[in-house]
Amino acid sequence: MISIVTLTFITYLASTINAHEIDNDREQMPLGYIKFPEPVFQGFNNEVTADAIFSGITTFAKLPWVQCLTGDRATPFDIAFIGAPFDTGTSYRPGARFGPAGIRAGSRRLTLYGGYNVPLQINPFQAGLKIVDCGDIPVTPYDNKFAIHQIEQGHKELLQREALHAPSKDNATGKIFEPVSLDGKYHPRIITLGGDHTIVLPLLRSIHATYGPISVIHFDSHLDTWKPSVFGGAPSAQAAINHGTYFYWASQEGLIRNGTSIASHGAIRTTLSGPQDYDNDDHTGFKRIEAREIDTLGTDGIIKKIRETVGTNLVYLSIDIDSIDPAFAPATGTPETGGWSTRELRTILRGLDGLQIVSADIVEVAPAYDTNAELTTMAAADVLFEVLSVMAKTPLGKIIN
Ligand SMILES: [Mn+2]
Repeated sequence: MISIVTLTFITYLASTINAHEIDNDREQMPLGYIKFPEPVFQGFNNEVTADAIFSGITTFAKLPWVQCLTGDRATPFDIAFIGAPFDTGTSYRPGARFGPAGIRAGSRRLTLYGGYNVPLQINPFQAGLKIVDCGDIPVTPYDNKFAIHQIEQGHKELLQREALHAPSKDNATGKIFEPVSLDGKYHPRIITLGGDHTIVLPLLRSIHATYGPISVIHFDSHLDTWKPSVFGGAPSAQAAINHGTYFYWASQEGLIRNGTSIASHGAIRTTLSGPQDYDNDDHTGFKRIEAREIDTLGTDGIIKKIRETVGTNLVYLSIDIDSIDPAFAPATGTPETGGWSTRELRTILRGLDGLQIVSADIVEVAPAYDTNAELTTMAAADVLFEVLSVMAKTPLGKIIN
C-alpha cells in the first residue's frame, strides 16, 4: 500500500524534476541548481528552499565543474573557465598561483540575483550557451619551461575541441555565419584564470594554432613587450621568458598580427628604462592608451581608440588586474598607483560588445595581498562577468552573405 503522504511526495518529486528538465532546456546554469535544489532540502509546508550562494564547492559563478582535462573529456561546452596557477615568472610580489582559487571565491555572488547584466541587456547564463568551470591546468611550480609547455597543451586541448553549439547566424544582423578558425570548425571560447602574465605566451601559442595571428587587446599598467636584456637582464634563456617579456616573444614568434594598428594596450602608467622602451613597444605593433588619458577622453574615448585599433580583426583579450588602481584591486604582483577604477574598466569592457573575442584571460591576481573584504578577487570576478556577457552577446563567426 502506498500512503497518501508517499504519493504526495512522488507527485511533488515529479513536478520538481519536470521543472528541472524545462530549465535545462533553456540552458539555465547555474540558476537551476540554486532555484531547484534536491528535494531533501524540502522544508516546512513542502516549501522548497534555495541552496545558499555561499555554500557548496566553489567554482566560477557556481558553474558546473567538468573535469575537462582528466575524467570527462567527452562533455562539450561553449565557454570554459580554466585556471593556470603559475607565478614563477614574477619580478616583484609572487602569489598569483592562488589567483584561480581566489577569483572563484570572489565570484560566488555573481548569480545571487540571477546574473542579468543590465547595461548589456543579457543574462550570459541564460543565453543558450553551455558554460562550465574546467578546474585548473596541472602546472608544475618547479620548472618554468615545463610549466609553460603544460599551459599551452592544456589550453590547446580545450580550445581545439568543437563547441557544443554552432552559431548559424550573426545576432545583430541575422546574416549567415561561417567559422573563423583555421580548420573551419566552431571552437569553444576559453577564459583563463591566471597565474602571472607569463602564461599569455603559451596561451597565444595555443590561440595561434587554432586561429592564426591575432589582434590583442591588453589592459595593463605595464607594457610587457620589454626586451629580455632590459627586463630581468636575461641571465639565462629561461629567465628571458617572464611576465614582463612574454609579448616581446609572442611578437618574435609571429603570434600577434603583423603590421601597425593591430593591438592595443590600455591603462599604461609604468615607469620605463627610457623612452626607447616605447620605440620597442611600437615595433611589436601595439598602440598605447595611457591610464591618464581617461581624464580627458573619458571611457567613451578610450573605447573608440581601442575599437579603431583592432577594427574587425579576431581579438584575444588579456586583462592584468593591475590595470585597475590599487585602491580598488591591491592584491597584485606589481601594483601601480594612478589606475582606472573598477567601474571604468567594466564600462570599457562593455564597450567591446560586438568584437570577435576568441578567448580571454585575467592575470596577476595574488590573493595574499588582498583586503579582508576580498576587493581584488571580487573585482576580477566582476570584470570577467562583463567579458562573459560580451562573449554571450556576440557569437564567433564570419558573415558570408
Ligand atoms: Mn602588469
